[in-house]
Amino acid sequence: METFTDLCHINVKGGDGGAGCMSFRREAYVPKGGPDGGDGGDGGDVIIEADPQLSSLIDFRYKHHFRAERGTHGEGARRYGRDGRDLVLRVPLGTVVRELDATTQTPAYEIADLTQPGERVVVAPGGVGGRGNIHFVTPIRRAPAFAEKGEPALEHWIELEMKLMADAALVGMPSVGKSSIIARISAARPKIADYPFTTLVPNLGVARASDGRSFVAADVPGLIEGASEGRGLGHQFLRHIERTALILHVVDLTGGYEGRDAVEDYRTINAELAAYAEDLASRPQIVVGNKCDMPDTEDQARRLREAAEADGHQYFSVSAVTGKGLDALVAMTATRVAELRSELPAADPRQDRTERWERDRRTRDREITITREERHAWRVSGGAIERMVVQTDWDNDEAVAFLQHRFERIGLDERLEKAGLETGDEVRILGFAFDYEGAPSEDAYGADNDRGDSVIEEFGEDDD
Ligand SMILES: Nc1nc2c(ncn2[C@@H]2O[C@H](COP(=O)(O)OP(=O)(O)OP(=O)(O)O)[C@@H](O)[C@H]2O)c(=O)[nH]1
Ligand SMILES: [Mg+2]
Repeated sequence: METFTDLCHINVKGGDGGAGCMSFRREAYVPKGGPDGGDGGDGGDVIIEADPQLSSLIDFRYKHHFRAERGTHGEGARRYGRDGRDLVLRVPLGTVVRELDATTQTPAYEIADLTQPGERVVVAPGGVGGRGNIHFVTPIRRAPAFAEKGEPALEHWIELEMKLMADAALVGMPSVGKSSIIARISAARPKIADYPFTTLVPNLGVARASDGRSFVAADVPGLIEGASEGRGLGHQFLRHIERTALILHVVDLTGGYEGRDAVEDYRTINAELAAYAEDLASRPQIVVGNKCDMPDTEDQARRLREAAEADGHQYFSVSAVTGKGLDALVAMTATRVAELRSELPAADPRQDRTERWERDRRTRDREITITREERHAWRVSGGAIERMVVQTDWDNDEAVAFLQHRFERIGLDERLEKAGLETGDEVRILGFAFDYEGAPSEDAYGADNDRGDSVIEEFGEDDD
């Protein structure tokens, strides 16, 4: 039997960017031609996509690490590296994606709630390829002897939670037998008892018809009159029913201890659904008269069938105790679910949730935090600035001087001065340390080529 997995934690990492190339043209009789090192390719992204064909997160149960392909390195003769391929992970509709806090492994914030077929979000962008030395040519620096390294992609943990997105929801008054039915038609083992509100949270189960077609059913805590205004426990679950295409409306044919009337119960629940949301009342429904094993229920069953059919709904008499009528109910539900699924809009990969999240991420990325770690040692952190550092080839003086120049362009020195650094203090970025050389002075690197380096894309200036 199929188990139901609805929450998992996975580790995702985009592909690293390929390194830019440092190379010079070679031609006969030319001792040293111009620079011709191409850029590294960008790493692939890890993307999460909502797929209406899936009904569980079972694919993520045993495999937890997902990596996109890296970009290849740039080469001489202006050859660019190839971009890495994206890795697309498919999840069921109704999956919420959250960032997990790196230390506590608890949800930090929501990245996306994927409810539309084909909706997607990039959860781990690939690293950008490093630029080749052709980009660092300026009128005064004709032969830049350095290139950028590729950007390492970040790795992080995310949570995937499949919210109740059952194909069919079992709805009805307390104790009518909703949990008993789900237990009988699936592997779910909910608590069953003869007092109202036994079910406190929805139970999900995968039901399978004899021909193999399956659907996800959920039983929802019992609804009572006034539920739409918050009475009973069912109110908060009406929200979940809203996400469900088909309602299996369960009615107790015995009328319970109070000797209620089946048709009245049926109307009460429909009124509550309508009061909660207009649209819920017109949602496709199959009406289920349960406990037909009990004596003297035929009359109630006949009246309920008439009421249901008058409303345009199909009707089934069943017994969760003997199993009578359940095969027919499951087969019809599978058919209706398949019809409703096929009416869903086709997957549209343009439904992209990445933009908003990506914008937020970039804003965070550009923030620079300066904290004092010791009396004369300070840490500078921030996504973008840390990347500048790791993309630098530290064995190459020219590359290091270029980094210095970039720091000045983003106003790091002013920031450090404001934070209270004194000349000679240590500045730490990731595993690297520099000496703070005091208040901003002449631009040691860029002073003589101020406007010449327009090919250099600057931090904070590349509008997006
Ligand atoms: N005779 C008979 N009793 C049933 C049948 N289905 C359920 N019951 C009994 O009805 C009582 C309530 O069943 P549940 O399945 O817990 O009902 P529920 O609708 O999930 O109730 P809540 O979770 O409280 O809303 C239990 O005592 C069941 O044994 C049936 O088909 N025939
Ligand atoms: Mg129940």
